[in-house]
Amino acid sequence: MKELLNDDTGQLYLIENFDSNKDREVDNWFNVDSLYQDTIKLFGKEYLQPRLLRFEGDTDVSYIYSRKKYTTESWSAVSLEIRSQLKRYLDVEFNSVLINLYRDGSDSMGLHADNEPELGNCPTIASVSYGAEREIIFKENNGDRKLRVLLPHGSLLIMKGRLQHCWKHEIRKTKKPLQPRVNFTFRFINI
Ligand SMILES: O=C(O)CCC(=O)C(=O)O
Repeated sequence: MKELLNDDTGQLYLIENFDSNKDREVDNWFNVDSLYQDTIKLFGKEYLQPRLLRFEGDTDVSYIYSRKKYTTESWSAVSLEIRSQLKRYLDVEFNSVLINLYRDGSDSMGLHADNEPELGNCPTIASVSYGAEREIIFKENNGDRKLRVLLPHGSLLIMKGRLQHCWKHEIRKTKKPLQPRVNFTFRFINI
């Protein structure tokens, strides 16, 4: 386990070989039709989000993310399997997962923090990645620090402590020709 940050602004750990099942075939996991391209409203105008997504979890869970309310789809087999692996590894309960599919290097996620009130104070968020390696960039809110972290296939990134309150993160577009990447971000949402 690599410790990338551990101070009063949060904790960040990377486990590069978290999922040893390297044969996971991203394409076979779900019917890609069950992932959709959502819209986002910026300055009163609607834009398509540059990635596909699916929000899964326990019934009754809903999540306001990027100012939109998501209700859960039922758990897919692969998400349940990863969640059990996380439970054994971290001993943390998660009741939902946001699945993001980045089709190629032109898909991205803008700078944000997972700091919605329903995540509570100092949430632990577990982010598992498969497929193309992408870089996640963290920027400190009240400081100049920047952390750049490569997320290889099968890796687990753990965000803890005050990280979501003191830092923001993003996945930038790249011109490199890239295969798809799927990211599973597990959260516990208070209902
Ligand atoms: O794709 C990633 O690794 C980041 C996902 C993320 O930031 C999120 O789901 O909030």
